[in-house]
Amino acid sequence: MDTDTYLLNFKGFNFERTLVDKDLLENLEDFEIRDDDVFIITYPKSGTIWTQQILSLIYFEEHRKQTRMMETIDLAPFLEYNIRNMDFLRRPDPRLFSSHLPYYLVPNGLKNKKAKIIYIYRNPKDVMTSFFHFSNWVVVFEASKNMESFMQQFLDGKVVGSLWFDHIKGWYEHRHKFNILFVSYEEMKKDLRSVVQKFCKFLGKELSEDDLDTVVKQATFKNMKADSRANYDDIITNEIGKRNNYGQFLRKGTIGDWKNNFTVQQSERFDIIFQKKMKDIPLKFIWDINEE
Ligand code: PPS
Repeated sequence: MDTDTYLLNFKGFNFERTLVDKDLLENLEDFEIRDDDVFIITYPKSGTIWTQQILSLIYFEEHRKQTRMMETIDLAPFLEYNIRNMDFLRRPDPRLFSSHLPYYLVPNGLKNKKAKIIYIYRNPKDVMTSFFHFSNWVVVFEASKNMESFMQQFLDGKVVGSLWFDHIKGWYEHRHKFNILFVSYEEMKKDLRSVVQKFCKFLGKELSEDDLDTVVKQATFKNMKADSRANYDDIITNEIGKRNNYGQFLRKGTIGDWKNNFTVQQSERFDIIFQKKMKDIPLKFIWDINEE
């Protein structure tokens, strides 16, 4: 099968073909936004399901106390992907959403600073590593023979989410139109408590110290892996489908796994492209767990 079998290109952006509904995409720009809506926006493999868990824990007491067993995909569903049938209009406020959309395809109502957006970004060598393993695991993504061929695909933007550079640059350069907070996966990894506090401040939510501790505890990699509400095991089995039993949504959850997957030459090639494309973007990137 070729790339087009897996990807649906809509207005220049690649979607996963089987999980998306073209009619819904056609109508996205008119989707009505409410003031209280909160969007988690990411390029794939940058920390989406982690942030779904964190916001679900911040917003829903039943989730924090584990008295309601709703999955995070239902608490912060994807706007553009039909993974679960969500009746968005009937959901009570505040509504949480997740999305991989580029800035130019989001509902018009989000512009002019209506609602809130948390944009999570991750160093793209780790994004690419995570994406490579994920694509080889799930049936709805195109598998690659090796890292070299995946790297070519990734750098050509022939993947779900299109070109990583376009996604982050588009969002960053148009940030003034949106009420948006940029946070990196690596900041979350290094100091989750501070990031949860930063989220709460941005969202206007107040948590007690005990609740803050609970959020941080339940959002660790180890605890999320064991939490059926947050580990996506059910979604893989019932909605997405896997090729083998070797993968996991929560695969490694580290900073710097690219070093185990890139050759020196691939890394240097990537660095040259990164420096050229990102020279005007002052966002901080962390490539190594020991970096300050
Ligand atoms: S997706 O498919 O786009 O929704 O994937 P996404 O959730 O954006 O990214 C998956 C990667 O996030 C890691 N992850 C975590 N890392 C650290 N701590 C926690 N709690 C956590 N939850 C998810 C997950 O392991 C994937 O990264 P890799 O490098 O593949 O392990």
